[in-house]
Amino acid sequence: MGSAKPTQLEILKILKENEGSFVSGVGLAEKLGISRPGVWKHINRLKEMGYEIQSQSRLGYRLVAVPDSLAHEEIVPNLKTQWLAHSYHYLRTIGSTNDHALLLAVEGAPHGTLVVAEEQTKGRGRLRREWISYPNRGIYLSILLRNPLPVRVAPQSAYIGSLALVKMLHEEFGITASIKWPNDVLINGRKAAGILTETQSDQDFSRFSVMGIGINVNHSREEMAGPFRYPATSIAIEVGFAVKRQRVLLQFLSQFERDYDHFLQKGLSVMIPEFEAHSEVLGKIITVVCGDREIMGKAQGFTPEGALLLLREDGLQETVWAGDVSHVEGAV
Ligand code: BT5
Repeated sequence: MGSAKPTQLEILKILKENEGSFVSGVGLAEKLGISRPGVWKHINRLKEMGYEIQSQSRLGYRLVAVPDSLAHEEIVPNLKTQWLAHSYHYLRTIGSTNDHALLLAVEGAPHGTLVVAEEQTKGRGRLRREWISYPNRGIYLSILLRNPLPVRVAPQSAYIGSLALVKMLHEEFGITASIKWPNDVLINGRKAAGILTETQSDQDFSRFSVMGIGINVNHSREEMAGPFRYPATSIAIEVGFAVKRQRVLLQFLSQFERDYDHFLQKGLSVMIPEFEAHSEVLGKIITVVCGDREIMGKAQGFTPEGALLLLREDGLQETVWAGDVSHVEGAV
């Protein structure tokens, strides 16, 4: 795959405008000021990129199907966002989209810059754990957020990422997903997405944050068999058919923008009831690993900042700011 060149984009635009009908090679050549063999060459390149184009002598070319690519030309013209992803960086393969976004941030990329890749070779989870990123199956993206926020508040964008994904999955696909604190997204008790937020700060305020999310979209059961710390799944496994990643990406971006704007205006505290409504752990007995400590208790709720309130076995309540939930009562 890869991104199309300007003439190829122009041809694509014309074919899309005439969806379902043939466009003559001569017409295309005239419009673009190139030769007919030139048109043919560009059409072939588009076919190599996964566009299904029917060629018929005398009739010309007809677009039959577009690939499920996340390339600029398939996403940016369809964005419904105000500020998010208009600066769009698409990569066929990259070490980590978070690393790339952090570099762009240092170089002065604007708020809302999006980095998305078809494949990551060094995808990262929290604590430098690995994020398995099979090519063309999942969505691996990072969003650059430039609002100066108090250092404690900036990482809360991770909560917004998981909440936005859960809401979008329900609205678009009728999937009931949940959030395993702090920000894994589960479907039927299995992990379908993970979030890694990284923030650079000047003393009290953030300079920028990068919110990275990996979503398992069209992975097979075999690919999701592990070995993972927690059982894993994909959207396709749960709904029983492959879904368009383009739709997942576009809808997620719209939802994230709405929720992030709301968070900026009102703060996380007003979103906690929503977060609780979608929580996998609330009211359940769970085990949380914090560094070398393991705490067992009942998840009672969340503080306005998103920390977990745990009622321990000894009857004391503990506020847990960061950790991994390693076991949930009644889990798969
Ligand atoms: C996370 O970490 O869940 C955060 C993952 C963030 C990945 C995105 S992709 C785009 C951006 N660029 C990056 O480099 N990263 C972000 P954590 O909670 O630490 O979970 C990591 C653990 O999840 C691993 O140790 C595995 O056990 C498991 N795991 C790895 N790949 C997985 C996958 N595809 N699906 C489900 N579980 C996975």
